Amino acid sequence: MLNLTGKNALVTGIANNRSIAWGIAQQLHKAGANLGITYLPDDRGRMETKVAELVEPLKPSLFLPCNVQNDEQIKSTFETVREKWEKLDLLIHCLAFASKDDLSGDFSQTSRSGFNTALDISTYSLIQLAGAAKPLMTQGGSIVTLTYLGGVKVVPNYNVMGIAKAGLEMSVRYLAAELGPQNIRVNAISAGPIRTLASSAVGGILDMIHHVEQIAPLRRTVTQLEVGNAAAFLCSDLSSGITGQVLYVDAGYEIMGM
Ligand code: NAD
Ligand code: 0WE
Repeated sequence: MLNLTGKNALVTGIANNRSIAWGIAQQLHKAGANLGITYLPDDRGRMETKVAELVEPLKPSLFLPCNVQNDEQIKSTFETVREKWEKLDLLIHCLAFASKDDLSGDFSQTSRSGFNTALDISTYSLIQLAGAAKPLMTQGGSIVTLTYLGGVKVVPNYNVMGIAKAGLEMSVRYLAAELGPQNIRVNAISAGPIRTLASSAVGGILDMIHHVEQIAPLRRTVTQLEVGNAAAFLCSDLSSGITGQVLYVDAGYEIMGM
C-alpha cells in the first residue's frame, strides 16, 4: 500500500484549486504525509489569504512565502524547515513562468530577458531548491518536478518554455546522479495539458485539449488528481528503484506518431 505517514513534504506551486500542485498536495495528504506549503507572495497579501483558505483542510504544519527569484525567501523557507521539522523527505517542484509575449509568435524573436526569466523561474529553481533540500534529506528523499512534452517535441507557441523544460528534464538527470548516493531520488512527471491558471492564459488551450481527446489512447485528458497519484507513487517506497526518469501522465498521448 502507498503509505507516506511520517514523511515531511514541501509542496510548491499552489495558486488555486485548479493547480496541479493542489492535486498533488491532496493525494500526499490522503497518503498520510505531513505537509508544508509554499506560495508566491504578492504585495497585497491576496495570494496568502486565498491559498491559506484552500489548503486549510490539509492542515499543513508549515505555510511559507517563497518566490523562487528571491534568494532570501528560499533561504528562510529551508531554515524554517530545518527548525520545525527534523528532516525533509519529499519536495514537489510544481511551478513555471514565462512572459506571455514569449508564448506566441516567432520563437526566434525571444528576448534575452524573456529567456532569462523563463529559465530562472522554471528551470534554475529546481536546481536551487534541490540544493537547499539536500542537507535536510538526511534519511533519503524524493524530489518530483512537473514537465511537459513541449520540452521534447515542438508544440506550437510553447516556445521558450520548451527550452526551459528541456533544461529541467536534463537537470533531473544530473540531480539524480548527484543525489542518488544519499538515497535521494529525482524524477519528473510529464503531464498532458490540463486547464489551470497558467494554461488558461494561453490562447488555444481548449483546442489543444480537444485535440488530445481525439488522439490520446485513452481518448481524454488527465486530471490534477491523476497527476497527484503518480506524484504520490514517486514519493513512496513503491518507486524505490526509480530515479532520473520522466514519467508520462498524459493518457498515452506521447506514444502516438500520427
Ligand atoms: P498554476 O498556475 O496553477 O501553477 C503555476 C505556479 O507557479 C503558481 O502557483 C505560481 O504561483 C507559481 N510561480 C510562478 N512564478 C513563481 C515564482 N517566481 N516563485 C514561486 N512560484 C512561482 O499552473 P499549473 O498548470 O498547475 O503549473 C504547474 C506546473 O505544471 C508547471 O511546471 C507547469 O509547467 C507544469 N505543467 C502544466 C501542464 C498544464 O497543462 N497545466 C502540463 C504539464 C506540465
Ligand atoms: O507549462 C505550461 C504552462 C506554462 C506557462 C503558462 C503561462 C501563461 C501565463 C508559463 N508561463 C505563463 N505565463 C503567463 O503569463 N503548460 C504545459 C501549459 C501550456 O502552456 C502552453 C501550452 C500548454 C499545454 C503555452 C503554449 C502552448 C501550449
